[in-house]
Amino acid sequence: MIRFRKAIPCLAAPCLAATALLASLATAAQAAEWRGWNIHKPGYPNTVAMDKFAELLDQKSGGKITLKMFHSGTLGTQPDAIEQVRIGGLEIGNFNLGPIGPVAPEANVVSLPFIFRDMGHMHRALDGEAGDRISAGMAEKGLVALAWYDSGARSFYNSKKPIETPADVSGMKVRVMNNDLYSGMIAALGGNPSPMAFSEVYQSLKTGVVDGAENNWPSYESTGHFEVAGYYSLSQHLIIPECVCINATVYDGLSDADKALVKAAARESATLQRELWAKRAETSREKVIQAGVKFNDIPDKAAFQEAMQPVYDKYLGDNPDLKPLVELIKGTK
Ligand code: BDP
Repeated sequence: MIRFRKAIPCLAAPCLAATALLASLATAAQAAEWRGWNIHKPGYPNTVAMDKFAELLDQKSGGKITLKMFHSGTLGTQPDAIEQVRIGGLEIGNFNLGPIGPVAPEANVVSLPFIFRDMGHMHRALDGEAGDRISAGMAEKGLVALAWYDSGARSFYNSKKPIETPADVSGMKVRVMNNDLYSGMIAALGGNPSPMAFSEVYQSLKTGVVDGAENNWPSYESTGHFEVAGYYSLSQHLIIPECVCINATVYDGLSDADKALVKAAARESATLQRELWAKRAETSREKVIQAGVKFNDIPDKAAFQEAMQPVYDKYLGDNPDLKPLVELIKGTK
């Protein structure tokens, strides 16, 4: 028979000190050191806001949760980083919902061209039931959305000519983010879609590998794309939100109090991001126009919207169960 020794009470000073040391080591081992991915450069609204998120996490958790941010896409392309956060190679990412779409069909709903009428409509949809369904779809795929960031409206730009009607896109080679919906969108306008990593677009525009691309004012400006593609046409065909996302297993492993703290920090950073975004959208627009960009409005977008029917048909054909979500968003006032 095995006999256990009785536990000896720890009363002597050296023993107490050792116990305290062990306890502090255990806390250090529990202290989470997260790594975060962001594609944007220093000074960009998302970069500033993600740094704020890191600062708030540290502050609110009393140093128990720290986040080291890696900006400028130094940890790889966005599709790769999304995969890393899903499988736990990284804990945190600021992702555009565009490249999340191929992973989570619910999230892809925001990539249907013209689904949102304007930024206000997008905010109301995301803050309501539609946002809950999108989050649930993402969580099932390993990504918990802690907060939503703004990313404005994406419009076409190119090195050839102003785009006024769908016929102007016809025959153009246009870079898109990795998502079949965007390739379908360009094909529906008669153009040639070219899915490509964000970091490769400048050189591709410069050397003529592609004629154009599409993005919001701040990204058009911060990447220098305006220097090599000087026509910006206000199609505003996509209003895609972004998330501060965390690996689902890491999030599920937190106590309720820590979950609340992490969400609060992310939401506070989102308030800052949205303020900075609104300002940056203005200053970026002014900067590129001053630099000589030829900008045209497209007041009547009906022809572009009608041309998108095949994109909706394909999405709903592949995901018939998501029709109510599309209708929920369209019906959101
Ligand atoms: C920017 C998004 C970024 C995308 C980029 C792109 O903020 O996440 O990677 O567009 O076009 O607006 O790839």
